[in-house]
Amino acid sequence: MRTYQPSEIEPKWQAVWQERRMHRTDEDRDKPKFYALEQFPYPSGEGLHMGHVRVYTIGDVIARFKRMNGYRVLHPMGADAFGLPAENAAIQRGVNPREWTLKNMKRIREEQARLGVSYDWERYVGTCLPDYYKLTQWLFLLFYERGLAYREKAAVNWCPTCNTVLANEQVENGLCWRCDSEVTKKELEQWFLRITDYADRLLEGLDRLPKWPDKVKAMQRNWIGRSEGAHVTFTIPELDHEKVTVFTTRPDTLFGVTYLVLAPEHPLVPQLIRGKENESIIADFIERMRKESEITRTAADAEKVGYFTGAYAQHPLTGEKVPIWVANYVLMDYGTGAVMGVPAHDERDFLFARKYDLPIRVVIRPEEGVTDELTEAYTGEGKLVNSGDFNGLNNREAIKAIARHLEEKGLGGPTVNYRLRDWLISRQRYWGCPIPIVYCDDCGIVPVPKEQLPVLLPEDVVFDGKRNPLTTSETFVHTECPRCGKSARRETDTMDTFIDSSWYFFRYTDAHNEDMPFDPDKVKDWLPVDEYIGGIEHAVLHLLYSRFFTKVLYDAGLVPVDEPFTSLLTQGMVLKDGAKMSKSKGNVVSPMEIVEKYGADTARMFILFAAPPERDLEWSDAGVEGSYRFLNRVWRMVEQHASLFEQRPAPDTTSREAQELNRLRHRTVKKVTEDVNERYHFNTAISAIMELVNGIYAYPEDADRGTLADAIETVVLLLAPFAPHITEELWQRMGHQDSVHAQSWPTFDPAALVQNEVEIAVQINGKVRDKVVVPAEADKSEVEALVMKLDRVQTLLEGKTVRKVIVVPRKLVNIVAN
Ligand code: ANZ
Ligand code: ZN
Repeated sequence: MRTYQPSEIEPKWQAVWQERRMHRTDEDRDKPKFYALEQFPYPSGEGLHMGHVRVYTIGDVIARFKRMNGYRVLHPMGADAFGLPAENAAIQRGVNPREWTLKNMKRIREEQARLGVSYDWERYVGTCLPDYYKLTQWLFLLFYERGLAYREKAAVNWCPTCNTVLANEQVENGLCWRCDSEVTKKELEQWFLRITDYADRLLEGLDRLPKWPDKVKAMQRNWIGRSEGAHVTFTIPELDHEKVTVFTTRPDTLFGVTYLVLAPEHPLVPQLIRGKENESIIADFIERMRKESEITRTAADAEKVGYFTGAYAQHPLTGEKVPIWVANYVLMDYGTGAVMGVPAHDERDFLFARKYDLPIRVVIRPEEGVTDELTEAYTGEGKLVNSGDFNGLNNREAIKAIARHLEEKGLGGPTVNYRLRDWLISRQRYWGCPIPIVYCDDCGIVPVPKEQLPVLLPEDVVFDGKRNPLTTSETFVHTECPRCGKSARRETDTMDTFIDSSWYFFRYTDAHNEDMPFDPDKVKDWLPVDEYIGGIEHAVLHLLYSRFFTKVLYDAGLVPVDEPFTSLLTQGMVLKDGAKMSKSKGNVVSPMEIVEKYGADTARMFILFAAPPERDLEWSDAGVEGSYRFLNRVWRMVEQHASLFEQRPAPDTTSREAQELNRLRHRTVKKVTEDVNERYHFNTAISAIMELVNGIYAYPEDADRGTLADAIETVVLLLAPFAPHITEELWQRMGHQDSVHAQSWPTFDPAALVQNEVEIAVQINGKVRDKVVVPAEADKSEVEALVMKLDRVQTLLEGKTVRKVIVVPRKLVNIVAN
């Protein structure tokens, strides 16, 4: 008998699969399609970690399962290969980012292959390769043509460590998402994508994604932050009746306004303070605020600081004089950058008014309670008071009534505000996709014509960590204007790498197209992605950006869907000793070491068995050993009975044992099929297979061999998506020429599931005294009659009176007697 040696059979089968091009995408259009996608990795220098192994394994089980169920499956892989670490490696080690990245890409690809994942490598996509980024540039130009890419000077998030700007989505609690440095603000001319044009559609689309986790949808909704309210226009008499508009969600409180607050950066502030007492103090304050991030400024515990500008506005409805202040808690890039202060009904305004001794005027009163002497803001519902013609109205109605009234009078009106900002995509770094734009003194901003793409990354650059390396390349910066031919200057910003990953899932459908990002017909054939597997950390980054890209391409008529991912599976973390595996915690288990020691099949089995996909998974050496033992058990099971498959006997299920094993086999097929399909409960599916294996080991030597052979074969087929190598080897051992992965998924016969007989326990006064086999469908009285006739029962009951007989169908009978 041969022993199980994964280190031999796994590389062997991987080579065979590769040679037979087994995982090439099936193009048979008679079959239903299934697009299974795992987020592609960033090719860091460390190779794969367990989190990767988990994602790929989950995706691979789904892909293999679907293939065996008659689908043509697209299951591709690539590398998200632009980005800062490559450039930092270049600075630290003096290696070229390209070489560093290509080397890592190769390594990651080898490790992925070593896991036995069934990718169609012929569709491999690397975002840093010129044939790919040429088309990223093509798409940028499409956005530009459609008015969705624009350049603007703005106060942007700046990471002083990474030496580059960040999108809002890349600032987490005021810190850089990559390096955790405190983010500051900087004024720069930058490129933006107009994602805010799509805010409503990005919200609406979420309602059509029932197979996305609620948590991710909630995060996106919150990020988009739609807020209904009103604009209210105040005038400033001393500035020649200049207008200042505020955004409020509470127009019902308009009569309670006792001051206005502008963001320090508000463009009217310099005019308002000119020649006033506080001019120089406020000027300093503005400078300080410009550099401080929003998070620091608006943190709940941050002290509210403000100054009176010395100027007044006029209330739109009462005509009253309202002092104008500037304060840190009002942000320039939310709403209009100006707020009406209603201290009686807004907590922040209340604190501010208390601190600076501004009047507090109640305009909403609940049915009872709350006098005019407030100790905190009253933010609840109620009736309007001190509000002119609106007195007595319920405040819910007043919100609408006052907004409408303002609109009629041309003083504002209902509006919707979003938290979402346009996507800042400029990065002052080398290792990214160059923005295909040229600046000409005569022609201004000139897009590079599509025929001239790609704008290649130059080689003659200096990496000193002090400036954008692209600015050091003479050959790159100096160019000709594509329009007039005069000498011109190339844009040196590169694109945020999240652009590269916003369209890669389309590229896989047509990975070698040189002229276009993809052929729309091919996208039409494969999209949407039926199952997308990846981490929740991308909830408001990649997953939002990809939806945005898809909607733009939909509007351009290039793709037939406006939502790219029908179903989203966010896998849990891999923990060790209760903490996330990470280098800094020193608790990392190296996937390749596990693969070397136990084989990829064991690693896959353990990961799938230890927890359902969405849950966190606790690494356990004992668990890995357990999976390894199980595979050995399966191996021995086939080895022991290998001769059965030389001349396969026809099954005969007349005996009770054969009937039982047959029933167990059908039940297992049903259970595994249901668990894997849609629900992805791989752990319980594997448990069911284990039970079938136990049933096979317990099967008597002299019972029917044909039934046994069927059961063994079923184990191998059911296990194939989970442990692809061992099953392939055993399948061959069972005498087959073709691949186990090309077989149809086993089916079950509902009739065979019906249990004809069951064994039940017989208790007397709660103690088990005997066991008996009864017809499964027997009713309570029939079971009772059978039990009472048993010799052992009759002996034990001698001289006693039966008081009660309790029958639990299919389980037990308890006789109460004394
Ligand atoms: C007056 C008022 C009275 C307000 C009241 C609230 C309660 P959301 O829901 O987040 O959209 N606000 C508007 N623009 C701001 C800015 N740039 N910086 C800081 N705060 C700003 O919040 C909208 C509310 O936040 C607005 O409604 C405004 O305060 C404030 F009893 O206006 B409210
Ligand atoms: Zn020109």
